[in-house]
Amino acid sequence: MTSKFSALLSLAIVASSTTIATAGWVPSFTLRKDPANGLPFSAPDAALGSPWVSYLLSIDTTNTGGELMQAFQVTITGALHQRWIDSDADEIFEPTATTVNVTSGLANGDSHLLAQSGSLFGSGPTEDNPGTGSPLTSTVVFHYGVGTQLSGAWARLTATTTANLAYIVVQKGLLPNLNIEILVADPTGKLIAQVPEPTSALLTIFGLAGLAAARPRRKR
Ligand SMILES: [Ca+2]
Ligand SMILES: [Ca+2]
Repeated sequence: MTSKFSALLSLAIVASSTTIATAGWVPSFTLRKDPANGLPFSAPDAALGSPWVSYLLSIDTTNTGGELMQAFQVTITGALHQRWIDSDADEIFEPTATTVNVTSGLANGDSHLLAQSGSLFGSGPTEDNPGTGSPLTSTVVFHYGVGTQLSGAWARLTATTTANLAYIVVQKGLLPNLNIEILVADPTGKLIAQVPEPTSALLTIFGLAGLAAARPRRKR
């Protein structure tokens, strides 16, 4: 790991209590799969039905000043559908906390972070999967369950103005129940965006996604 990326990650990992301006970046949720409305999940999770749906969490600064982003910290807590895989047949399931496979990674029934290929993780990625709570039946290669958290901090190899951060599989209407924290650093390592939870900024995000009206926020 280069010192530059180490510095980026360090800055991205350390949560700042300083108020960070959020102008110039727009996190958003995009509905990807909704089996009840003609958008079924892809294999091997095609049997995952309603009320499960999935969303892509991304950030785009293209139309708001074009600030460059290079390092991210994403922490999501709440009920997330998971599929772990025993890819090496040793009867131990491997977590699936991140993927760069755009095709399957944005269509299946597994929640995970979305890091650019070659990204360097300074923390995580981590997730949990108790093996319970999913309507799907686990097999010798697939371990289904509903976990409670997904998190990681990473630096991309190249700076960008558009970045996918996570693909999350949740029960319809329950997206606002998740606690989501996002930190973004620019190529100099400067923290340029922060979404603590709960904040008015996060409510704005859900408002943009048209979700605020779908279900009241959980009382905290
Ligand atoms: Ca294994
Ligand atoms: Ca996963």
